[in-house]
Amino acid sequence: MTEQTWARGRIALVTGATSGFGEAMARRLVAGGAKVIATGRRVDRLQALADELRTPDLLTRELDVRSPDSIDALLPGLPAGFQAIDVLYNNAGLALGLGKAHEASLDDWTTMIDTNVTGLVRITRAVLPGMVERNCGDVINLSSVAASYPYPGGNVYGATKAFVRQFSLNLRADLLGTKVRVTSIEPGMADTEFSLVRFAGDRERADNVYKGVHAMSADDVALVCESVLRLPAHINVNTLELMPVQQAFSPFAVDRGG
Ligand code: NDP
Ligand code: 8X3
Repeated sequence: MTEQTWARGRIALVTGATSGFGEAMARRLVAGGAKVIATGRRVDRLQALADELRTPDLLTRELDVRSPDSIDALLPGLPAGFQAIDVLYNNAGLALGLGKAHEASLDDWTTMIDTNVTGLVRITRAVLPGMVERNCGDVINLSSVAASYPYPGGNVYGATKAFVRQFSLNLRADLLGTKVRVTSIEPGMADTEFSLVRFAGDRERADNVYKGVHAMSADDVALVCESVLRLPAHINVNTLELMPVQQAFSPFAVDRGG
């Protein structure tokens, strides 16, 4: 397979394609020959991507994964050549705040749950029957290292990503006997708009997260996802955790205050 053809014949739905991992993956899929439905709320970003790539293989659609109506309207509104989705890149998501649980905003918590959990589940439920019917497909779910490693202020964000990980594994349990693959991708620190969103647009605070660190880029993560998709059809990567070399684990915190 050449670089231009690895994804030829595939139809991919990418959520959160206006930035970060989703945009990088949409670019890789188009470059690999797939037809791509790039979605997100910021339609100006989607238009900019379409204007830049200028290919009939890229279709853009406004999609808010927190809105059931938005999700319900998506699939029936697709043109014939884009309906048989066989790659679902379930990536739209966010962290909001880094406050302690007893001080955090309940609105932020529900927004994260609505987006990272309920939105992902709704999209999956909409797309999966077609994959099973056609007996082919890849679901790539964006979880996080935060699914497995708790950290202060990670409270609901980490819990949503633990859901994504476990949901992915449970999907595989249900899909045994089909050729539909499911992978939970679990990245650590990657320099995208993630921290800018987490810190409500505070650019300095967001930049400080990545200061002095060779963090992963959005395209690094997309490269790993492309590698998963390119594996022979009989291999399912259940979970895949990745970090920059300059990130690792800490000992347990201990309160020695008596
Ligand atoms: P970005 O903030 O750069 O991108 C997030 C994307 O999600 C945007 O395209 C945004 O689009 C979309 N999105 C957010 N809310 C909604 C919504 N309600 N409906 C539709 N789309 C939405 O962050 P990343 O690329 O870094 O994050 C992508 C995923 O990877 C997230 O799930 C994140 O939790 C996860 N992740 C990120 C890591 C990191 O360090 N960067 C590490 C591990 C996991 P728009 O606003 O236009 O709707
Ligand atoms: C994003 C990575 O460590 O900021 O999921 O939670 S982390």
